[in-house]
Amino acid sequence: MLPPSRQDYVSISLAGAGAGSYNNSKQWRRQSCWRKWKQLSRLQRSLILCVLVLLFICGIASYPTVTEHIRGNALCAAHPKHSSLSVSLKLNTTGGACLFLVFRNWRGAVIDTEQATKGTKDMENKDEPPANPEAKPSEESEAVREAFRHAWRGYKDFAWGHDELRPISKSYSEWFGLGLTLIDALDTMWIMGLKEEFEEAKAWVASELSFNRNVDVNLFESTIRILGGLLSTYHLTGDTLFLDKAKDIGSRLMPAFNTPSKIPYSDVNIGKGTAHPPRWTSDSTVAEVTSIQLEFRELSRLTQEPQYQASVAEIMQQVHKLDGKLDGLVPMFINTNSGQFTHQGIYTLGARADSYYEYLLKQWIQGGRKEDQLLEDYLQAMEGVKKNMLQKSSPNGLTFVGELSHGQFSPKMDHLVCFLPGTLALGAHFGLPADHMELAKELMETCYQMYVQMETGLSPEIVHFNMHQGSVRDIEVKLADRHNLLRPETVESLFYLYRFTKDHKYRQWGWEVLQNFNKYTKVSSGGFTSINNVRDPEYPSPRDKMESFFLGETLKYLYLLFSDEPDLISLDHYVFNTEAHPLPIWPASA
Ligand code: DMJ
Repeated sequence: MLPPSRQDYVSISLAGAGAGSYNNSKQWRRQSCWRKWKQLSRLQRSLILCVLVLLFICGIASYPTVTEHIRGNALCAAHPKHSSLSVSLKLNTTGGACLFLVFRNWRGAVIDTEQATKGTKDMENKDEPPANPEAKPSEESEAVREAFRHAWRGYKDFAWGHDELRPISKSYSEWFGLGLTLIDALDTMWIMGLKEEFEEAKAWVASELSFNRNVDVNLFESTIRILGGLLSTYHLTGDTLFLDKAKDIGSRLMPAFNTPSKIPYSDVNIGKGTAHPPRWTSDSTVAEVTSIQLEFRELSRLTQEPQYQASVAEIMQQVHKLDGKLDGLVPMFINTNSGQFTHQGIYTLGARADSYYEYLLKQWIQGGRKEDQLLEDYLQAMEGVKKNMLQKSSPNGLTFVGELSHGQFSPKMDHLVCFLPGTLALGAHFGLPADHMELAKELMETCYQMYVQMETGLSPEIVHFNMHQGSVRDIEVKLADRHNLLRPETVESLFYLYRFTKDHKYRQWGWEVLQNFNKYTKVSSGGFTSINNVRDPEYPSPRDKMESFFLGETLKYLYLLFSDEPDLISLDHYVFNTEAHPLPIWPASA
């Protein structure tokens, strides 16, 4: 069993009542009670005390709102379904006796209810049916767990402690040399209840993972995968090992912000403490510098060290004010010297801009929906999408998000854009305009069609939509775009759409995607592989690489899509970073 964290204790003071002035009758009553009490035998007194303590515990355990009043601001409760409850008596710092109720939660459904705002708690009570403690994992959830185990077996056998599995050659590839897949997968294992796998991964983190390495890492990728993965695992488990590691990598990434403009460089050497842009430019990617905020903000909140949050807030402030946007849409590059957008006039919701939009909304949610500027930028951008980027395909009228280049519309859509239905639905859940949900549903259908219209039932990396009347098919794929990297965006959005609508078709679609991953990308000796050609079911042409996000994101979202546990990572308590690592929504007082 994991050691309880600071937040695992619910302390209820039973002694040490404050001094007060007593009047005579009160004093008399108290003395007579005391005399009666003294007349009881030792056994009688023990029995009465036991019954009182038991009644007290039952009351507390069955009325979580009561515990919240008692515990004030500094404690946590767990979802009863996955929790164990133990009781202990300890002395508090002022010498009074304290009864401690220790909630331990293996699957981490809702460890820290204090992280939720009051408003969202109310919403949750209203919307979500109580968990059914008898519910068995569905066949679909089991199938996802099995897929995860298969992926993990390959990683364990051939790539343990390395960044990515190469399942065909039974070897591995390094990117940063930091066990990327293992770290990305930690919280997925916890959520899926894969104890054994989690424990062996944790042992590796404890004994092998060192960030004191002379290695260049990409700021964005290491933030979303490593820092995000460690922070969320800390929150789910309460184990400070992960927080300590998160602090270590977070502080080692900070040199990236030492630029003339304060817009960070793309790369940092975490051993030497030096940072630099890519060799060929002094630009950074807009999506990269604006999609590290959830993680650094959370790191500041946990450590009470403001520099992390200040550095990423500075970026948002600057981007907010920059010229070169089109109706809230941003270009793809920003210069680290001047702080200005470069390569202006090109707009996409795909690669290099995608998660800018996602993080506007998610920071607003994370911070308790108080940061109006983030919301304004998000709403303006979504209007910009509607005005400039949306079109319908022919012959079937699929709504899609294209790209703009100097006023010229291109009907090109990356699979990456399929994060958008989920993000729009999340915003609508938190009270943003209802037409966001309608658009989310339309785009969800399109992303699904990007799968079903391919011969393998798996989406390519990029599609082009036909817009001229009389087209035979809606979707075209260029030769160079036929690969599938096991990306998560469509199943991510299916998860959100199912959570908010409970429309079973989204599960059905996710089930089909899982079946096709199993059919065309599963490698018998362990692991899954990216493929080169989604249009050739006879020979999809394996690429020999399993991306870390397949375990960190794709399988996690599929599992959550099929899970019948409404509180398993409640969207009223957690916000997912762009690598699917859930971080707590801050309490109202933060
Ligand atoms: C992941 O690393 C993240 O989801 C990122 O935002 C986009 N690219 C991959 C998954 O496709």
